Amino acid sequence: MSDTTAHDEPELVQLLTPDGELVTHPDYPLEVDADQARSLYRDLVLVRRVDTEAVALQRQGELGLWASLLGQEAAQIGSGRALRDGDMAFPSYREHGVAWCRGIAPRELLGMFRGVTNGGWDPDEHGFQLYTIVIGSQALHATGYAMGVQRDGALGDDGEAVIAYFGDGATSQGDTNEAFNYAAVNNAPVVFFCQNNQWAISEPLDRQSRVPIYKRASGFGFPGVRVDGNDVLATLAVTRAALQNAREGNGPTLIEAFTYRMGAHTTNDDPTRYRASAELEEWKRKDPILRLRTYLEKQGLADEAFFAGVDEEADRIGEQVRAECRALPDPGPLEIFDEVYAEPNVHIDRQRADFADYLASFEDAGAEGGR
Ligand SMILES: Cc1ncc(C[n+]2csc(CCOP(=O)(O)OP(=O)(O)O)c2C)c(N)n1
Ligand SMILES: [Mg+2]
Repeated sequence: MSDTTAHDEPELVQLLTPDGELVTHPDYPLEVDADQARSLYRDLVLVRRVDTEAVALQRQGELGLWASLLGQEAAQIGSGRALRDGDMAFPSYREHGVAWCRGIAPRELLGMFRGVTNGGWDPDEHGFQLYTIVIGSQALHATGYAMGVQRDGALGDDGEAVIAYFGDGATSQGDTNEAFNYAAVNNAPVVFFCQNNQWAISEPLDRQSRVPIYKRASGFGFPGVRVDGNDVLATLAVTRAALQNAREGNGPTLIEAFTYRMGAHTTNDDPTRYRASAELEEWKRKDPILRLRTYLEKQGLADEAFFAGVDEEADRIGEQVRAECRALPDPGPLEIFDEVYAEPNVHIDRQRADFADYLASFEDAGAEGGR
């Protein structure tokens, strides 16, 4: 390891140890009853299954690409469950667990990765914006949206808060740093949720920061906190507190969820080319699902029938995801032109007409290619 401290685990807020032991933290008290703990477990298992199916669907040629969330389930379910209905989330491209919490059906996520839709859901209906591939840009969008919330006078105990999701690599982007500064000086009601999964494609964390990511917030003048991102309870408690702080008008917080990308960057990537398998083995022992299961078992909060029931539900959802993916309708070849501008546009109209002529030329030639 280099002399950087970015890899250390100081001041990591944890409420559930990797051995499934509940611990307390003075700043983040959390009451979780048996029903809530079981339903968090269910969510973790189901989103992992959706993710596993999506990887398989890509391998079978049904999806063009997939960005797996494997290992990051707790960071996403914990933070996603902390959101209230009126809150707005700005995701990157890996937030399938947060999407799940926002009521987005898995098939809606698959459409973009299958290349049959440019979006897939109504952001206002779900309080969940469209996926963003341009690294870090959504931190700015979230900050602007949060300033709108502020100007609408929608703050207060029952007010609205905004959350922006991005990765460790995104913290090196100008957009993200501009968002931090803008949010700080405007005291915007936004939570910056960085899933530090240790890798930005093949670039390790020590290429992004010489200090722990959460500490960067102090330079911008707002609090930063590092949470165990594989601990769903701690992530829930820390995110809930930061969102509440934001909605009450106390400005932004940077949360660094310390976690690990257990899979490849995307299905186009082969991580065995750049990282040691021992690292993965180490993180498997900190698996977010395993530790919650251990806790439920040790405390006698769930029995074998419960775990078997969740697995059966996962099987059903897996089957449904596969069937729904294959049934997604292909768009017509001219539909792409309809999605560029909200209003009619003369240049787009001309391009659409040219392309329609081009397609028709195959028919004229008696060929089938234009269909
Ligand atoms: C502005 C921009 N630059 C580069 C890329 C290519 N790119 C896609 S993902 C990625 C790494 C992002 O890493 P991180 O922020 O840690 O998120 P993770 O994929 O680990 O969730 C890069 C550089 C991009 N999409 N956008
Ligand atoms: Mg990363």
